[in-house]
Amino acid sequence: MSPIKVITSGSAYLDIDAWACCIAYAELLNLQGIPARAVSNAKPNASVSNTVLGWGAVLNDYRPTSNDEFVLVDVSDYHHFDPMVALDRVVEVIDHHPGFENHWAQTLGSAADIRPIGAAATQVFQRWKTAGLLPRISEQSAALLATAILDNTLNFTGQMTTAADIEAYAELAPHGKLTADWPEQYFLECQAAIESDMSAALAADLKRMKPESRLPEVFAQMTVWDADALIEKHRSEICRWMGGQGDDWLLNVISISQRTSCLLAEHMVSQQKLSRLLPIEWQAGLAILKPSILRKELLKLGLSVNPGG
Ligand SMILES: [Mn+2]
Repeated sequence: MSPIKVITSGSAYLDIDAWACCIAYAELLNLQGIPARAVSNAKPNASVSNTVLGWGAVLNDYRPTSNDEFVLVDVSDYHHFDPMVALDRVVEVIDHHPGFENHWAQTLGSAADIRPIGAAATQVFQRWKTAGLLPRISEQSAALLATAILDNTLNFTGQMTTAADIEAYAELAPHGKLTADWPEQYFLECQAAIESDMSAALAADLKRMKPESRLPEVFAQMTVWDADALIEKHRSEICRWMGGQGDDWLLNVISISQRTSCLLAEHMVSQQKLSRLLPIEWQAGLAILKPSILRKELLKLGLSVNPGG
């Protein structure tokens, strides 16, 4: 019996990029006659909005066996893999986060596709395209991949956005029957969900950073339409909840309509870590960056700092 490919992602949560990649890549492999399942033990975060959930795409209810192979999407740091993954049976990695490129190039050779691009969904789109199967992609998968590109590129304003992301969205949007006002509608919906349960939203996109990252230990991120309004309304609740996770914390609220990142950090030690990586002006615990910046971009800056410097 040929092994089943289990398409999965990180352990902490699934953002829409991870969610879309699992579902759309499993669909492609199955269409190519390669048995595959989209499986995760993690829950989707606020980026998988109610409208997106309403499209009806779901992960497969599947328990991997000792024979199955694993394909990781939107993650390459093996410390953060879904707990069901057996590292010695990882056969493919598709990701756009920096830090583990060399490890996987040595382990998997060309089966590791890790590169700087706006969304892993664009990498999965390219596989559909290369296979010549794009005309047969389901409406759901096309809409999921397209929305993942919107989210991860911050509506194409993020610094990691490439021409390939823009092309992928332009091709996928009609297949997914997405209208021109979908980006605004999507980000407004994400913000409403975040504001309805702030602590859940903070928990759902929180990472604990290692010392070598040179970033605050507890790093939460959220993408919304209007960050100023959110911070003004919810600041004390945010500080209370983040303070409960540790003293050294940072929240990055990415504001799509303002094209900024609002960084919130209460403690001097956290503020100073950021100030060592980029020119930044803190005012009462708040700093505005334009254009906006993603956690993985800050991670790249932190990792590239000369350890002796
Ligand atoms: Mn991603």
